[in-house]
Amino acid sequence: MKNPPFILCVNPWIHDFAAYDFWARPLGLLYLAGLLRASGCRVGYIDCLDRFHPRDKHRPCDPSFRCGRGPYKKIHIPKPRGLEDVPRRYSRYGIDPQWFESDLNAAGRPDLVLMTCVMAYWYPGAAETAGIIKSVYPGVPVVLGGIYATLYPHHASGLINIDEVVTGPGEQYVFELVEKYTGLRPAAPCGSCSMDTAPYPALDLQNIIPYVPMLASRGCPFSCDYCASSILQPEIERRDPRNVFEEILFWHGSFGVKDFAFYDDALLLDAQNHADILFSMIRDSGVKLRLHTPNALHVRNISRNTAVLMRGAGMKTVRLGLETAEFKGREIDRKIRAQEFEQAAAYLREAGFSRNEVGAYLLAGLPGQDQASVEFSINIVKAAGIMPVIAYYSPIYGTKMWDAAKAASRYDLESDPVFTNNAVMPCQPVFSWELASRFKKRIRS
Ligand code: B12
Repeated sequence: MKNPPFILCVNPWIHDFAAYDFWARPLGLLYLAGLLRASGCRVGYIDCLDRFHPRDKHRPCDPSFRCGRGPYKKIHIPKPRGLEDVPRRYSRYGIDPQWFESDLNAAGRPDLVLMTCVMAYWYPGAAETAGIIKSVYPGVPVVLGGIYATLYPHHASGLINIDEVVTGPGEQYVFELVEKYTGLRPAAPCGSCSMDTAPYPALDLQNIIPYVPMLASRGCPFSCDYCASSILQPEIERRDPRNVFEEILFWHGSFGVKDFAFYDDALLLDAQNHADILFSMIRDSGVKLRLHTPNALHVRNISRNTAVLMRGAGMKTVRLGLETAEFKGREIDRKIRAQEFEQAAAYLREAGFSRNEVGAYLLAGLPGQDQASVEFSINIVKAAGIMPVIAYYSPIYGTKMWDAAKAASRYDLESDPVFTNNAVMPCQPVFSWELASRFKKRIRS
């Protein structure tokens, strides 16, 4: 393309009570950046959450320390209206605003800015980011997409400084967007790209690649009451395991990346024909990698063979989606039964995984849930030789549990997504440090 349009992709700040880089990258936005770059656009990227910013004197010198994870820089800011009762500090996580402004100036005036926002209750950070973009580049259109925009399009449309809100996967619409705002239509690199033909996400636009977020599939066949996966990605799509393996080799070979975090909602679905093949290819290649599944695996899909292959491929962090161990009581999660959990735990132990490597997420703070039920789940998980990991419930508009969450919450959840932040335990009668520390004690005891 002659004079290709300049598209600037921005990952905004997080405003929250707590945030930590647990292998968190804006993968969707970086996929779109890769696609636009391959279609001839000039693409820039600014990550307001960059932990390796060149101006940060405290940036980690070894990106693979803690397998790539680490704390964000932060500064305390006032709490959002309505959350003043929460006895926790609220912060802006990410780079200094002056660094952001000078990065924007250094990038040059873009024709279009694409911004994402992953968690719905992080929108105040996205709003602040958009404000700075508009102050540096008045008149440049800022388009917001991603998970918050998809789940709460009406709310997002009300944000000043956002010119357009896009819902759902952006691959199809992104070319139209560029044409709409720049007058130039980029040529898609692969017609309607599938996961196997799409260009890799443009992770190399980052200052450093401490780890790579991977997707071997999209979507999930289960429709758990608390989860938005089927709203965000109604269709299930799977990549050829050879293609996933090639991408892993690409990042490892070209950038020396050792840590790979899978973002799949259902990585082990039909494992024999997918994940097992990928794991055996990695194992047989002899490449030394550390694999992580922070988004949890379905317990039912862990066979003896899969556990052995996971170990052989270099799986380091295994997280299981147990959610609740009250298998007969609350039927919120259709994935699992007690026996299957114990069986999977046994396979993982036999394969050589230690207690510290395998954790099971237990949801706490569900509407109507009492603390005894969480403690019961903690005991079951510990008895199986696995580490319980408490995950506080974040209510999501459009999910089956939304009405129950609204009824149980001390906040008006409909009025503002900040109230859905799991850090405030929105469906508990009060925020309680005591409750959190009780669970921690029970886990440690
Ligand atoms: C990977 C993941 C994580 C990762 C980190 C993700 C990150 N980048 O920060 C980890 C494991 C750390 C994580 C943690 C949590 N997560 Co999570 N996570 C996901 C997951 C599985 C995938 C997100 C993803 O990257 N998808 C893949 C990419 C390719 O898709 P995408 O981002 O949607 O991008 C596409 C479109 O949105 C669009 N798009 C994106 N940006 C833009 C921009 C423009 C301009 C356009 C046009 C389009 C566009 O195009 C993209 C390509 O198709 C989602 C579920 C899901 N299926 O989406 C849950 C999800 C986002 N998580 C969720 C939750 C609740 C959590 C936790 C709170 C869980 C807990 N209780 O502890 C924690 C909170 C973490 C924290 N406070 O830091 C909720 C969100 C709830 C909410 N209220 O917003 C989700 C939706 C799961 C659910 N329960 O339904 N999570």
